[in-house]
Amino acid sequence: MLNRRKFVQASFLSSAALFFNKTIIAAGSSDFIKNNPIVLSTWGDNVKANAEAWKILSSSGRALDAVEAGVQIPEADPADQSVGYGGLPDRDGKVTLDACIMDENANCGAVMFLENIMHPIKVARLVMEKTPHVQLAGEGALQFALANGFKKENLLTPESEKAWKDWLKTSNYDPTTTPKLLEQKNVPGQQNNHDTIGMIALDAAGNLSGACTTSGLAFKMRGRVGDSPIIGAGLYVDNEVGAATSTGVGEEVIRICGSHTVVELMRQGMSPELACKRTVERMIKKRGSKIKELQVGFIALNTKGEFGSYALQKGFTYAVQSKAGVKVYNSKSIY
Ligand code: SD4
Repeated sequence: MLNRRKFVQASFLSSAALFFNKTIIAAGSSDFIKNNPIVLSTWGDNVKANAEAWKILSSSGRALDAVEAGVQIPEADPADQSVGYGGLPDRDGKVTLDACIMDENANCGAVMFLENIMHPIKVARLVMEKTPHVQLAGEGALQFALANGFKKENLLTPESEKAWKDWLKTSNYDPTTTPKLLEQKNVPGQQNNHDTIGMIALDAAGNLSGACTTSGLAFKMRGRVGDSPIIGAGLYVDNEVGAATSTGVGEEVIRICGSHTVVELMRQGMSPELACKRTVERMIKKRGSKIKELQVGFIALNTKGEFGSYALQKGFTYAVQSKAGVKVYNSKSIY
C-alpha cells in the first residue's frame, strides 16, 4: 500500500514524467526519472544518423542495434568526407577505415585500417559476435569481411580524390587541418565537411551501447590508426555508469585512454559534462602547448540519460534525440 508521502512522491514523479516526456523507472524502493531512450552523436550534422537510430530506440529496440544502424548513415554518405564512402584518403590516396562497437555487457568488436568496405561498423559487430577476438586489422579484417558476404567497393569519390591531389601539391601533413578546424579557420572549400561519428545510446530497457566510425585523419601516413576503433580511447561503455566517445586528433585521445577516462570520472560521481571537461584538462596538463592548436571533443551519457560534452577548441557540436525531440548543442571548450 502506498502511504501518503509515497503517493504524493509518485504522483509528482508521474506528472513530472509527463511534463518532461520522460520515463519513470522503479528502482527498488526509490523511484527516479530516467531520460530514456536517448541517442547522441558527435557533430550536429549527425542528426540524420540519430534519426535512424531513433527508429529502433523509439520502438523499444536495443541500443546496440540503434547505434549500428545510425552510424551507417554517414558511412554511406559520399558528402561526408570523414567517414566511410567519400572519406578523405591517406597520403597514398587510399581510403582506410576504422570502427568499433560496444554493448551493455562489455562485448566489443573493432576493425582498423580496413579498405574497400562501405560499412566497417557492420564488420566490427561481426568481429564482436562471430570471433573470439576484439580487433581485426588491414588485410585480415578485409578477408574476414569478404568471407562474411561483404563486397569490395571503391570508396574514393572524385571529390575526395581531387582534395588528395590538391594536397599532394604541398604534401604538408598537419593534423590541425582536420575538416572542422579548417572550417573554423575559414579555409575555403571545407565548409560542408562533417567529422568522425561517435554515437552513444540508452535504450528503453535501460541498456547502453556505442559505435564509432571514421576514415581517420585526412592524408595520414599509410597504416596509421587513430583512437576511433580503440575500445577505451574512441569509445567506452559501462552499463553501470555510462558511455563516452570522442572525435578529433586521435593520437591525443589514445595517450590518456580518453573515453574510458570520461566513464571512470562519471563513476566517481561527476556529471557527464564535468567528466568530459576533466578529461580534456588532463590532456592539457600532459601536453600543454603541443595541443593548443588541436581539436578533441568528447560526448558522454550516464545511466540516467543525462548527457554532456567538452572540447579543446570552440566549434565542436553534438546532436541529441530523445522523446523531448531533436537538438544540436554547441559544446563548451577550453580555448
Ligand atoms: C582519428 N579521431 O582518426 C579520428 C579523426 C576524427 O575529427 O575524429 N576527426 O584520429
